[in-house]
Amino acid sequence: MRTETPAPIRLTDYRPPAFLVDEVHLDFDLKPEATRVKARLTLRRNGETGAPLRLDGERLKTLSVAVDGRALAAGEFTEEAHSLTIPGVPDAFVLETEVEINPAANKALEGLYMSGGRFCTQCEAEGFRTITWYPDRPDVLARFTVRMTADDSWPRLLSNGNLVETGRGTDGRRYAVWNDPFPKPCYLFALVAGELDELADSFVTASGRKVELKVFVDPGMSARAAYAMDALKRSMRWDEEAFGREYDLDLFMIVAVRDFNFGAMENKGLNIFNSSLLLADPETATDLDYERIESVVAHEYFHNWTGNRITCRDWFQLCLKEGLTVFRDQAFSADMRGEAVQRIKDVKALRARQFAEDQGPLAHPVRPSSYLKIDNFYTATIYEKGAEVIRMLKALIGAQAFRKGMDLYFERWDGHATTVEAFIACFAEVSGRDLSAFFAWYEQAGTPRVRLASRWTPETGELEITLTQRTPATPGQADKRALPVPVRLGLLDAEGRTLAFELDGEAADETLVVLEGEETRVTLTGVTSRPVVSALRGFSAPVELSSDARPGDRYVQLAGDADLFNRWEAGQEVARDLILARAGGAPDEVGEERFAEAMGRALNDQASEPAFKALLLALPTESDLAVASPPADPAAIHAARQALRLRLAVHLEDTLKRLHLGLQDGGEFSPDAASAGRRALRNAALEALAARPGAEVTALAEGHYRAASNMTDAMGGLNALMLLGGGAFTSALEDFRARWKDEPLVMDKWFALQARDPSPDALDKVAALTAHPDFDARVPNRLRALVATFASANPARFHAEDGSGYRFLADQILAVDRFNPMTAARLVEPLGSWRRYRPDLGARMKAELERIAAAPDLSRNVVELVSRALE
Ligand code: 0A1
Ligand code: ZN
Repeated sequence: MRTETPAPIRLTDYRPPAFLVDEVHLDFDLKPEATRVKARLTLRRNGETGAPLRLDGERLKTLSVAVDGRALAAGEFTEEAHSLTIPGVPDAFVLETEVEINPAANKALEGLYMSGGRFCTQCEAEGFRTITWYPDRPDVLARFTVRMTADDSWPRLLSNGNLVETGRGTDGRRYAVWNDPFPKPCYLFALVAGELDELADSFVTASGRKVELKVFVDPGMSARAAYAMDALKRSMRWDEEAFGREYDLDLFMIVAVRDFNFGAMENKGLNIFNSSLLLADPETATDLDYERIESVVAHEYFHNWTGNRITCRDWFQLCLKEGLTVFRDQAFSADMRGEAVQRIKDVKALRARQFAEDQGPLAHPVRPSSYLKIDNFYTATIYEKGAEVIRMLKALIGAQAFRKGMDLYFERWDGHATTVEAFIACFAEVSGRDLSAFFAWYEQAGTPRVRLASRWTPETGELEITLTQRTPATPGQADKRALPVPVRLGLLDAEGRTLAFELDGEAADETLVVLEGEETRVTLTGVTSRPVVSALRGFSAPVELSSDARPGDRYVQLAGDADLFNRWEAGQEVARDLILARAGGAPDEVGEERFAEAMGRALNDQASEPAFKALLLALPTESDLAVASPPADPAAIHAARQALRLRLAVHLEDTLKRLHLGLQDGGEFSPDAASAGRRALRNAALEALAARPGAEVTALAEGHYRAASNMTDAMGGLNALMLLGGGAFTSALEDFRARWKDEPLVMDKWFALQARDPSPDALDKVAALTAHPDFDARVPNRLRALVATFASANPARFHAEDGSGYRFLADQILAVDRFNPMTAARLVEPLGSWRRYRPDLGARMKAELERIAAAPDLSRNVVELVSRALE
């Protein structure tokens, strides 16, 4: 490999900061190509005397440095590529620096950059150091005052906290001064300047304070911010009710920007959002967009307490804010949209992303112990598994103790930067439990494999359940400990009805068994008929469960499990086994018919909601199936899944057509969960019918597309036409583009749909689309829509036998790494899993990783991921 692997940063190397900052005054003279930043820091020594002051900085043109008002000569400080060191400073002093930066040239979208002609910032994790010299670490909390000056092209001047003053300077340019009274780490600093429309509203907190709410968007777009505003108000109320947390400033602002590497950012009082997660109206946004907007608005808002008021001591503690905040946004979404459906969606995402991560070269614990580039650690493990760990904690100690522990955490750590240990200690304290074994969930990577065996004795009515566990080795962690695993379980009789039992003399319908150590055994009594065990209800732990259930048991669960998660899970497992059997050359035709029968009954069940049925009808994705069958053969999986889809289309034709016709929505569009659920089922029925091409279904899909009065249905129609292929699809695509060519967010959907097209010439088309006038790799949304969607959601074509899909992705990574390392690095994952594929494919994937590794001048971001994938 040409690029030397840089030395990692380790958790054990943590040392408290040598200097603290009490006050920061920033003065921005905003010009796209040459912004001047003056910084005045009030610093104070923290510990050991005599240490020099060392500040972080990158790509800064230093103009001056002064200590206590005295300008330093060149020899009095040392400037290196990433640091500025000043020896012999007093114990308390004021440092003034002035630098020049070039936001217009910043295509990495980190620090201060331009998006759509506006200035905006992204400082998490280490972007602040590209704005000014500073101790850029989360445990330095300071009060910020920000002044900015700009020409009239940038009329709105926004930063964190409260607006103190606005006006025009002697030169006639506008200025604004903002002050944030809450000490914060610099990663929460934000600045936005430009022409923006605002949608304004207000919220009265539980204690009666009025908070101004403002959402800023591109001129003319404020109507599209209405749903985000509504979601914000519901989030604010929910956090008061569920966690007793009130908002603290008098103003809360959100800004939407088009160019953004991630989803959104929780800057204090001034959240910045990727516009794809903020703007919505029925014509341009799908129900999935609405759902994600609701959850991300909540997520960023909830960070105000979990992340901002209480922040992380160092970046190893990232899950302290992210896992906890995902846990909170998932609970919010469950309250808004229904618990079971939300849980199924969350678990699907967890398995698709986090379980896959655990099986690959990048497997890492929820709290990692080393990294090269922290940007690479905004992972499903930190976020989603981090949330699962908290969910288990709540299950183990109970809802009441959990809430008490949270209260204690907020009380004890408000205004501080802290650790995961300190967080868990709060729950140990209030519950009186020893949580030291539980802590291993944070330190150990990998998905535990849990096995359940049961033995029922008809004569005594006893059911003995034995749970065992084993966690496979992950890179760098060969030996695994046993973890406490909460397993919620209940019993069903042969008809799928709940079967009551007794545990320790108490009657119960359901219980929580905690698997501790390698093996745990419990005996349920009073079990009067042969039971079907419904285990890991609600997916009570992030593990892979296998059991000695008989083949028919899953059908019993699919028909009637009182736990809807397990009812859905049973269907998925049957489908998975059938597809993998066929992919392995041993199709079970009888089983497939039986499954189609059972699916038909479930779809006709009047008692269950449409949203649930839509989830039931969706077969496991090709990626899920690949994870479940290493070494995976994507072509065989694709063909076998198609075969099962075809069988369902034939067998369920009448039911599917009836659903499609019956769920037609005549009235006003509403984004609420029940209406979205009906649309989801109707579109799922159409997709299922599209498994059997023919003139009739093509006409149905065309009619669906043309009659659509909202984007969910338009995309549903287009998706079915894409699966059917042919001229109808081509003309619908044309029609769609003609209609939406001036709407970037909608055009992202147009690109993404074509990237998912499984037809044989898809890669040629995708490659041709990179030269389309509407394609721009510098816009992360567009790049992800085309390239990331192709690599992650079109396995049949990405894994083309000749390696052309891999080559295409590697070329894109190399090109994007030149200007946006963070986004380039996020494209590496689909190649990184090469060990899980058929050896000949794996070898081709590996060869592309090696080609990337050999390229000159790679970013640290890409070096870290590629070299770990090749280790
Ligand atoms: N903290 C944000 C996610 C985020 C992380 C890094 C970013 O840029 C490098 C941007 C956003 C969240 O959890 O929403
Ligand atoms: Zn977050």
